[in-house]
Amino acid sequence: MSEFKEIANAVIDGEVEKVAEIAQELVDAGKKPSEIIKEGLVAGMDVVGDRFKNNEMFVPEVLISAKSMHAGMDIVKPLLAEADTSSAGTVVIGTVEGDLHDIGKNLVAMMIEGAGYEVVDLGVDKSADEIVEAVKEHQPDVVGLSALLTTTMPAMEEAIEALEEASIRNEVKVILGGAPVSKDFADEIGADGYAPDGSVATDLVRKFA
Ligand code: B1M
Repeated sequence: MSEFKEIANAVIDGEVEKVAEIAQELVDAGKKPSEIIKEGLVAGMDVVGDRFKNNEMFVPEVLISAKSMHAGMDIVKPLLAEADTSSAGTVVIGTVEGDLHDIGKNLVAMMIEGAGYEVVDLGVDKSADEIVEAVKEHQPDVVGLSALLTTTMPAMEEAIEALEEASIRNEVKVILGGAPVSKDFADEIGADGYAPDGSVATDLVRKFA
């Protein structure tokens, strides 16, 4: 078994304490924090994402896997700053106004964070004005917007328009995601990118940040 396979499997199986224990063992053995995240924690969550997509795992299991990943991140994250990964850029992420779904957004945020970016998570139900304020305050490279309801997709367009009205649209790349969102929709409303999942979102952040 590869040295990171055990922790990845523990994430997939949702073994919160075991993930924390193995993360600590890997840290004590001198493994790089970024490798523990990428090869272990995120690799595990990638499998969870695929299984969820294929109806082989369901929401409660996804949540417990995400909790396990957090338990590992709690051990490893403090070491990131002092180790091999300088923050590669900043990403502001949030679920748009009227929408309370945050499980997918949280997964995406964790994966981007796992790739070494600073993530400012605004939470859910964020208005266009709140998004504009966050961009002014944090000056991110990328803003990630999530929507899970067809009825809240227009709030994504409103956010982009508000960035334009505030004359800061050119200073930031906007990426979109969420089950009802598509690349065509993202193109139509003038976003810079669309990601169906956390790994594509991370690739887009790497491209833009
Ligand atoms: Co709601 N809900 N929900 N819900 N919910 C859906 C989305 C729905 C499809 C269920 C259904 O009817 N089949 C439906 C939407 C229909 C539609 O508009 N097309 C729906 C509805 C109707 C509602 C309510 C209106 C129900 C009601 O009250 N009558 C209500 C709305 C509340 C509100 O938001 N104002 C509601 C409420 C809720 C709960 C609160 C109970 C709960 C949310 C809990 C929470 O998030 N904290 C909930 C849940 C859990 C779901 C389902 C079952 C699961 C969503 C989820 O977490 N998936 C969902 C049905 C389903 O999807 N099977 C449903 C797991 C997650 C890992 O996947 O979020 O798709 P997902 O995220 C993926 C990708 O989409 C992508 O990457 C993630 C990881 O792969 N992604 C991004 C997401 N954001 C991204 C951002 C990016 C990039 C990628 O870049 C920035």
